[in-house]
Amino acid sequence: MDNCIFCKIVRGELPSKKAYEDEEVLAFHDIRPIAPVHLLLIPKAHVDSLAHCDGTHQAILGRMLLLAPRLAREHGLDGGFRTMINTGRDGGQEVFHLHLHVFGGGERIPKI
Ligand code: DGP
Repeated sequence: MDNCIFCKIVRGELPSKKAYEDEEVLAFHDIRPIAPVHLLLIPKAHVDSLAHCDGTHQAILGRMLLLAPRLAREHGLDGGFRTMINTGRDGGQEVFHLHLHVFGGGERIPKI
């Protein structure tokens, strides 16, 4: 996806503060953090959103979810963290490359 900013980050064409990388997943710090720790976990292979996932994405979705507590722990979020996936325009999604927000630290996040 030529114009996708997260694909550009994957390709190294845009800078990011990386937190984790393997052959299929990349994690980096959100440029507009809403908490002291705010990571974005993405599949390297482009998919627009959670609503565009199908059975072929089952493994990558599992990898991303399982990576979340590990990265949270590594970033000192011992008391817990929140995960969030905004999906579609009405779901508040701004960047149309699937991403899992993992954030926390500082004050306890208000309950929703
Ligand atoms: P969402 O609203 O769920 O689509 O979240 C998109 C997030 O991506 C938002 O919190 C800001 C972040 N973001 C947008 N552009 C960049 C960028 O170029 N670099 C980084 N690190 N984060 C970005």
